[in-house]
Amino acid sequence: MDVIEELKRYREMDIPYSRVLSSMCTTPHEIAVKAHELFINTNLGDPGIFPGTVELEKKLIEIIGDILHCKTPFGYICSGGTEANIQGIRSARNVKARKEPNIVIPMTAHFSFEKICDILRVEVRRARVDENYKVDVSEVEKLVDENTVAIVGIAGTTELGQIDPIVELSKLAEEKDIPMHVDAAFGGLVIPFMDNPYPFDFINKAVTSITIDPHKMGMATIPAGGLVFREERFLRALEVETPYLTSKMQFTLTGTRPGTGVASAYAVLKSLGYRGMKRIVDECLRNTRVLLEEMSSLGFEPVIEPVMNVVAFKTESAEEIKAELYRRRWVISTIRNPKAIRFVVMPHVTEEVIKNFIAELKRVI
Ligand code: 0PR
Repeated sequence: MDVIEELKRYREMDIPYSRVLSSMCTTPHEIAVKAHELFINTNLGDPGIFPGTVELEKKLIEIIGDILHCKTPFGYICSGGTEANIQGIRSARNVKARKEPNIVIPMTAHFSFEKICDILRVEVRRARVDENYKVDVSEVEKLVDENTVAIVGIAGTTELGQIDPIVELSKLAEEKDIPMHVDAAFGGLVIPFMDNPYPFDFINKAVTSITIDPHKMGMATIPAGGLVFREERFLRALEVETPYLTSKMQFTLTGTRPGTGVASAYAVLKSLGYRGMKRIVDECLRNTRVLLEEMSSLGFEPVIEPVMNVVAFKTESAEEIKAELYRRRWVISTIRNPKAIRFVVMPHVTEEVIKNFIAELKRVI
């Protein structure tokens, strides 16, 4: 058999996005696919060979900096939110230089922080959240001490899409002179395009770094994560020497890294602009309301009023519902506390997808 035919057979085993209501990724925008193809053999790990791609990455970081209220951003496009979080914390740890470093994160933080604590050997202190699943700032204050190298806030939590009180966290971080990292892997390309956006970004004085992923709501091709620093010294704190490359120093975690994420993210943001992005975000938020109404009419109650295009509904049978739907080739996810079924209303989750899904759900429950 032709190898391409063989590959197609494997691809057919995958579940199409039109049946996936759990993912933070989506079908890339068509302009992203074109850009990706154009940059297919680029490697930012050896920048001297790809000066054009390097320049494009700088431009993209400027665009992202602009979205995040930072005039002189320093950063790079990486493999995803996990790498951006690792590098954000690694930088803060190196800048603060404490013998026994700790970081304070919300209990709702993404599991990438488990990896961080293992890899970076920093103690991770988890602060409780309030009844709305926002971190309790007084809890954070209690956990902070002279060895705290970073306070973390989340703008768009993985499970509920909630936004921590970044404004208050930043005030605390400023008062205590502690770097602050905002994990906006998901929300970073949602919140800026909402009506009355919550000020989650560099507008807050103490925020030193932000994770913001084009391969989530940025509709770029995978992999495309983003890490942005306010100050150059935080990026410099990650540098190692690269003796035999076309560059002398490297601040990235991976060596070889694709320029495809840079090109595809740039293509989307540049061609859609603020208005185009807003249109897509508005549509996702509108479809979240559609899902909310459909679910309410089936008797489901949301864990919190959705803040963005992530929503979870309380049910003791969450695991059973998820498993039965999966048997029918529909993918949703669950959260454990409280027991709930969870949805991410990405651009591919159209009103039609929701209608089809609700019809299937009715058969399941
Ligand atoms: N920070 C937050 C707030 C996240 O939600 C995620 C991923 C990360 C960091 C890590 O990002 P990377 O996965 O890019 O390293 N959140 C989703 C999750 O783990 C990612 C995801 C994507 C899940 C696609 C499922 C899926 O089909 O749940």
